[in-house]
Amino acid sequence: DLKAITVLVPGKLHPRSVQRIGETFNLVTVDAFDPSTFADDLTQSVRGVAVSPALGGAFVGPAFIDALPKVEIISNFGVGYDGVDAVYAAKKGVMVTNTPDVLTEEVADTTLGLLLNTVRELARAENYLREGRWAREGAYPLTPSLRGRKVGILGMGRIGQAIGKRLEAFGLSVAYHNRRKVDGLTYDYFPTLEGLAEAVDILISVVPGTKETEKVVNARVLEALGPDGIFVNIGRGSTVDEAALAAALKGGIIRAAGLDVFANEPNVPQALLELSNATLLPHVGSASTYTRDAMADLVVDNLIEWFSKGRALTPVPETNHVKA
Ligand code: 8YV
Repeated sequence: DLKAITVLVPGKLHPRSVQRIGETFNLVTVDAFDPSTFADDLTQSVRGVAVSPALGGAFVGPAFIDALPKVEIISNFGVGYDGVDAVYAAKKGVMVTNTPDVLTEEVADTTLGLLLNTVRELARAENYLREGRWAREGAYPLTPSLRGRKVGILGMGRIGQAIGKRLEAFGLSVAYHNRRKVDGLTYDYFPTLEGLAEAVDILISVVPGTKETEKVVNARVLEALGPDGIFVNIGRGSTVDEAALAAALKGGIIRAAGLDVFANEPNVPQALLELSNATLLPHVGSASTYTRDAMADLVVDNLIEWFSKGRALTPVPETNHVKA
């Protein structure tokens, strides 16, 4: 009987997830992430957690997991699960799931939109029209182009590959850097990020935020990208040295950047806000009604699958196991 199972939702979560969890399980919502504020009978009864750390702010780490001795599964809203300590959860035998696949095409679509907008300055051109400058001052200044460009993708997972397909359709040459070469891909593989940046003039980062990827896009990489270089980030802000990026944009080390993600969201560094060659979006990569509904459903479907069949639909690699 799923109704007897307590599922905790700490902080904000997509309303569709909350509603379906409430219909299916014994839903308990709490505002705070601080486990020391949970009542004893709650901590003893929670068997599942559904969470969107990006919305709630806090980290589902050891203290959180240890405070819930009966927890079996943490269902994360989002393909990136840097807000959950999946390694610690695995050590404790706790399943962690994320929401891959259902957002792949949307995020790839958004990436191409952000890239085009960064290169062809569409938002700035529209502002120029709205400010009456077209009529007063004449044509909008000429912009850089995608034509003849080589694009490097950092992170050739599901989303990276969906971006690659779109770039091919745009007639652009694609290369990539990834932890390892991906079987079945014909794109040039570069074993180092600097080598990739040297070889291309557009770099798109799609890597998750981990210890290994922290600030990998640094001053040296941006220098290698060069003065016509375009940098686009749709992955995680933590992968970029934001101070080095702002300096590179300001100093003409690279030409422009399009950023959907930042190291300390929702705070965007003032140095980036001041730059007209930075296109800045408020983390909207997957943020359509259609795709967020699919993500919200997958969060709940993972819980239902776990508690009714003893397996998860989309476990993260760290915790790929079945119910004891
Ligand atoms: C999420 C994302 O919607 O999936 C991810 O990793 O970054 C977004 O698609 C976000 O984490 C939740 O607000």
